[in-house]
Amino acid sequence: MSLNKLFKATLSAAAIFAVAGTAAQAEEWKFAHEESPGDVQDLYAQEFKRLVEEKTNGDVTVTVYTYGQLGTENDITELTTAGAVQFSNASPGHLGTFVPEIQVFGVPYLLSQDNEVNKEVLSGSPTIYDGLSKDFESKGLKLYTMYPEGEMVWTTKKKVTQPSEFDGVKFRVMTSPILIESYESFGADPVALPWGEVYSGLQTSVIDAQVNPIFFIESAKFYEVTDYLIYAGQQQYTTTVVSNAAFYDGLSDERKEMLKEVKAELDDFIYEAQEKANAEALDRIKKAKPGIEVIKLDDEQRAAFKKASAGIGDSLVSEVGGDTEEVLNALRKEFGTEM
Ligand code: 6CS
Repeated sequence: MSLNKLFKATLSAAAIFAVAGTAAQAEEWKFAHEESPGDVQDLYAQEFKRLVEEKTNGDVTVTVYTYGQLGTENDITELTTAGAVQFSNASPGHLGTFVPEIQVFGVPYLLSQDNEVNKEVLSGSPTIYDGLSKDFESKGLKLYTMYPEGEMVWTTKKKVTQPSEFDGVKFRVMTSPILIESYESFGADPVALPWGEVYSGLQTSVIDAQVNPIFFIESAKFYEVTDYLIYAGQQQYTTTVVSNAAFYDGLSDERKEMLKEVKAELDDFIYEAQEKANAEALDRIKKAKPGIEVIKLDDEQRAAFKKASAGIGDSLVSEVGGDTEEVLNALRKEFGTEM
C-alpha cells in the first residue's frame, strides 16, 4: 500500500469513527421553542417527541426546551443554525432580520378569515415548501413545517376602533421590521421587544398595547394589565419549525421518511389543539376578569385598518427584493386574499 493510500485509508477509518461517534450522540435531538409549558408550541413539541420516540423505538430521544431555557426567540434560531439544537420554532414575527422573505406572513390581512384554508396552505403550500424553503436553506436551516396558532388579538388600555385612536399608543410588536411598519401604518407608535419584557412593559406603561393569540394572552397574563381585547382580523399568528440543515441532510432516508409522517400527523393534531386552546383561554380570561371588554371590529372598521396598511406588501417587496413579490402574490392567491 502506498503511503498516500495508507494515509487515505487511515483518514477514512478516522472519518467513520468520527461519524459513528456523532451519530451516536445525535440520537438525542434537542427541540427548543418560544413559549411556556402547555402553550401551543409546547403541545407541538411534546407530541413530536412522543411520535419520534415511538417511531424509532426509542433509538432517538427528543429533549424539549421551553422559552428562556436556552434564551429568547432569536437566540434559539442562532443555536439551530449553529447545530447546537436540531429543531426549533422560529416564528416569522421574530425571524425578519434573519430570513427577511418570511416577513410576508407579517403583511396585514394576508391570511384567510377561514382557518381551514390557512391550515391547508400552511401545511402543504408549494410556495412555502418549494419556494420560501430555499431562503431558509441559504441560512443553514431546513424549513420543516408551518402552522397557525390562532387569530392575533390586540390587548390595549384604551378603546381602539379606528386608526386615529391609535395616536400616541405605544404598541409592542415582535422583532421583525415589517411589524414596525405595519403598526405605524395603523397609526400606533410601535416598539419591538422579546415577549419576556411585555408584561412588565404594560405594567409600567413603557408600552400601552400588544398583539397575540388568545391562548398566549392568557398564559402570559397580558389581560391582567390591559382592559380591551380587540379582534381586528388582521393576522393569524403563524410559526415555522426549522431544523439545522446539515443535520437534516445527514439523516438516513428512513429517518427523513419518519419525519415526514410525523409532520403529516402533527398538521391535524396542532390545528385542533390550537383551536381548543384559544377557545378555552377566552372563557378563562372572561371569568378571571369580567370587566375586560371584548370588541370585534365590524367590516367597516376593519376596512379602515386594511386601507391604512395597504402599502405594506409593496414596501416589503421593495425592501427585501429577490423572490418576495412572487411569493406574496402566490400566497395571496392560495389564501384567497388577492387585493
Ligand atoms: O409575542 C411573542 O413574541 C410570542 N408569541 C407567541 C404566540 N409565541 C412565541 C412568541 O415569541
